[in-house]
Amino acid sequence: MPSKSKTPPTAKGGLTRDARPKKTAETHQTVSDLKDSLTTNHGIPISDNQNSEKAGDRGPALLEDFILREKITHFDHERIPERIVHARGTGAHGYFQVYKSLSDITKAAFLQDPNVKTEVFARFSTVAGGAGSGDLPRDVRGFAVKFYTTEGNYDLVGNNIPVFFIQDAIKFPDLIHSVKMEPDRGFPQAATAHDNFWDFASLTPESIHMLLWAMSDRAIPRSLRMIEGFGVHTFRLIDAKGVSRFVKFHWRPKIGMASVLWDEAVKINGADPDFHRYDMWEAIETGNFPEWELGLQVFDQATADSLDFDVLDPTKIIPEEIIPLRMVGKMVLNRNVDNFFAETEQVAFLPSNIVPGIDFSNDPLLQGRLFSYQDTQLSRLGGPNFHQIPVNAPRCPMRNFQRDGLRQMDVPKGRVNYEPNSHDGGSPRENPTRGFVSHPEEIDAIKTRKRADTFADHYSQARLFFRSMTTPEQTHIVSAFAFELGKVDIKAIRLRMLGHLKNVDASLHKQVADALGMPEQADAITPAVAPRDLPPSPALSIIGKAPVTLVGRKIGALITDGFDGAILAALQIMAKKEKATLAIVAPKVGGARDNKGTLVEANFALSAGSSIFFDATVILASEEAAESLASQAVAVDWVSNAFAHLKVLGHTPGAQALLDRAGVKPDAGIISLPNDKAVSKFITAAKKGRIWDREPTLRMPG
Ligand code: HDE
Repeated sequence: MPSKSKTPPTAKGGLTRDARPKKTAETHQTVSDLKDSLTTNHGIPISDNQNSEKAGDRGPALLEDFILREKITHFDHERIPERIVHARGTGAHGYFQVYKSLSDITKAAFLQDPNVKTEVFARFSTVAGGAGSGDLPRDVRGFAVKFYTTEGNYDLVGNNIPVFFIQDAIKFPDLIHSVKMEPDRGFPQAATAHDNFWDFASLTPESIHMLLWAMSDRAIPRSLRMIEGFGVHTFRLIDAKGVSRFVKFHWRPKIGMASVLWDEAVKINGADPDFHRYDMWEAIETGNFPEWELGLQVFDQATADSLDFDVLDPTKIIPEEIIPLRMVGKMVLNRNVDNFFAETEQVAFLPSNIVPGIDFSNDPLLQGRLFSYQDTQLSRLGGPNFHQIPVNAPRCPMRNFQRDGLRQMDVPKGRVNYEPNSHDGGSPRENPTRGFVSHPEEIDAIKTRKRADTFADHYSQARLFFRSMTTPEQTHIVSAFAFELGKVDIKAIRLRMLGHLKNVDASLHKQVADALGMPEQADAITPAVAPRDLPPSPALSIIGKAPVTLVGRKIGALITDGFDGAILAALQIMAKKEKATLAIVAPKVGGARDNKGTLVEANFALSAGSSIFFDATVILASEEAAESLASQAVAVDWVSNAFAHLKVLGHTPGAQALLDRAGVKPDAGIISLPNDKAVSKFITAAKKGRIWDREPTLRMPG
């Protein structure tokens, strides 16, 4: 027994033990009922969650403290390997519903009855960056949907771009290695703008069509609610008679597509790396449910044979002008996840998850994917039972004789774990009528590693894409190439890429070469198949088919003390009518008082509510306040960014000093708001989106 000392030992800071407070400073939130108790993972009630068990209050921690050890051990293992690609994503629940039965083309159960809502889980992602990267790099967006159908889970694991970089799965590890951080230096994060990527791309001519898309505005979407989605590969639909037709899947956002400008993307990524994630979350929380229509391009073998490219080649589109879309149903996302890790992180999409009525094609990229996704889950989710995780589990009955394995959560009953069997009448059995049967495609071929000759035309559709863009969109593509190649140190890579661009389109090459300060330079690259001029496809342009709308858009209103309250009230009413959101920004988050002295609280302080977050902007400022804001860089930036990002800008006449300081020049998007009657003029202009005519006055390509 240690001897009791007579004088209490001195604690750090000079306090003796007896002199220290009797009550400790930490918060204890307690209950007395056992059912409300905090417990260990094994159900043992915990008395104190603030202090570990020690030998004396200042002594060493005890090994026997199982409560501490269990808690820390669990924490130490909280992370699982992030996805090797598409690591950063955001997910939501919802439903899918067909408009009318698709029994004429498929027997898939979930596509038969317009009264049935099939539960879905959708996850949207960037590709290259890690899980903690920003939402707005220039990148492809993943668009993956799991349909929990009555005949099993169907996963449509697509992207927001309808083509891909490579034609054969064997190239995927090379592609991804080249785009990810360079291995010696560990950067750049979430960026294609580096030597390795462009080295690989320039040595991979099949990537050129996809590169055009990746350098376009599609790769910097305004919102995940405003992206299109594509199954990319050609699939098959099988009807009840066993007839097979080819199909391409398309998702079309109900509120239209929209993108940000590159300068905006860069700024948003810094100011709010969760911009897309928050936007989706907020829309669902406020009942503005994101919605997409599913469109199908259905065609038979004869049509496939008549096309001037191979429908098995994932670097090609079928222009809508050739095979129009049949809009067959809608997906509505109406519920945010309860827990990000359990659902969005643990969801496992498998392109191999198909249901009777849908089948694969021989696209060699798709064929590789059918292996890869199942395989990756084994290391990500720790074993073969990941289908039991709630977000992955089918909602229909699931019975087989697969047993045991790491993380087995089920307790299968009975003596029989094999089949055929004879002494368990309740065993699940084969189902020749309803069970999945592959399309009996006849194949008589020689084993080979040859790429089909029909895959060899790499430039014609890249040219088609570029020529289908509006002028601003073409300029953005030029600028994106100039930015990305401008970050490439090795000149030989730049020259090789310029050679490919020259094969795509002479003016594209000229503009990029000029913007790089390498006029007329390019390697001579001989195409395997000479590029052809194809008719443009207007359906590929974002600007060309942008809807005139404010639905789902956000208006930012900067208010100052003394602002005209009637204008704000009118704005609030009209924004609501247009199904837009109105965010109020004030110099301080506490808000500002209007001209009648009423305090209006702000959603953001000026420093946190940059105009980059909004689709259209308004300044309601008194003359005095505007004079004072004109000397504040944050306020001047707010206005100059709105102007430079081509936004419609409504303003009270009093705001003029601020506008002048920010270099705002009058044009169709600068709307004076002398009173509340003028608000409708602002709304009409804002519905049209950005002021594209302003752009050439502000920035040169490059
Ligand atoms: Fe993926 N891809 N991919 N991919 N992919 C993954 O699977 C892969 C491809 C796509 O939100 C991984 O679960 C190979 C095309 C999406 O969880 C992995 C090939 C398209 C997602 C994988 C491709 C996609 C992934 C990583 C070439 C558009 C995110 C984690 C043969 C049609 C799904 C995982 C989610 C994820 C492999 C090409 C879309 C490693 C081998 C083409 C949307 O299995």
